[in-house]
Amino acid sequence: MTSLPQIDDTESGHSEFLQDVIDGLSQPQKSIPCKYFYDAKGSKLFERICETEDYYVTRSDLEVLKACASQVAHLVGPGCHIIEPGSGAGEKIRILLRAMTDVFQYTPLEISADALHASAARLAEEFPDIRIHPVVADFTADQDLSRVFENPAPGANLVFFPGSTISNFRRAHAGKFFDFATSLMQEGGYLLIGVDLVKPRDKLLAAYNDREGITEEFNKNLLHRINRELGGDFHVEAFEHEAIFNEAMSRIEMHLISKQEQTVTIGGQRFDIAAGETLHTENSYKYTLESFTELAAKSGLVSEHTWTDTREYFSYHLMRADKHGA
Ligand code: AVI
Repeated sequence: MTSLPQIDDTESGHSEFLQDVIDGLSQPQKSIPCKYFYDAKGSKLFERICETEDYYVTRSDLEVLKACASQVAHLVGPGCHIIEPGSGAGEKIRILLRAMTDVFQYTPLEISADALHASAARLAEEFPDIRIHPVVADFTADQDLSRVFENPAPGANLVFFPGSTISNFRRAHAGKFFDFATSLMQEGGYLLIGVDLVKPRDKLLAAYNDREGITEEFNKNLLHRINRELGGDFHVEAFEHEAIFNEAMSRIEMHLISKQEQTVTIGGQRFDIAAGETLHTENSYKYTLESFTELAAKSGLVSEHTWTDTREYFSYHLMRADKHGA
């Protein structure tokens, strides 16, 4: 039986990182893909962002998830197989598993084998009646799903994608994710997805410019990581963190602005950075209920049920494949 690809502390992961950085810095608007935020230090910093008062996203997400979990259990029915791409520390799934009394199997897919096995062991202890089936996988890469479906479930498949990770995907990438989710859902399955919503600008800006400066540290860690792992020579302290709301694109953009002219060498290539020039490091799209529904419909997914908190800061959508076709 072939397994999903095992990734990624290897040479091929390293050279992909180098190539992505070189490609990004070669564009007129220099950029670095946001997936590289999450080395061990970056993942810790992200956890600390989630605990800040300014970053409303995590609290709103948990509020809606706790409120909708038992209804989700009722709608999806018994004997289901929950599959979570990018499960990370596996905290939010506990809310769902507590509400769903008759789950057949939980399959977390996670690129970091250490995080995956640690969280699977904790869940197996807390939920001894549920089959926990961890699979090391990069869900953004090409997939062989055979290991996910080794044990056919009596009920429906439920793909769980909390945390508004979809916010960090451009439209084309979101479409690819929906296609991947649809292949995991199989016939009659569901997608439960968390989506952050448009809200007053000051709230959005505060969340990505937190007063404790942790988002700034998270953003700059990307340059430290390039210096450390790729032998780059960014003068990190000569950059400033900036997060702006691009209203036309309905997205928060994170940038690093160079305070001075500098030349950076990475992998034998030189890049000139002017004073005031920015490196674009992340997009975080903010949806309305309508704009998200429209986006998912392009991939043939329809909302069966939607939940929000009272302030309408965050939403969960239980989606199914449109029987009438996209
Ligand atoms: C992971 N993702 C949903 C976060 C977001 O809000 O876009 C990443 C993040 N970037 C800065 N703060 C949090």
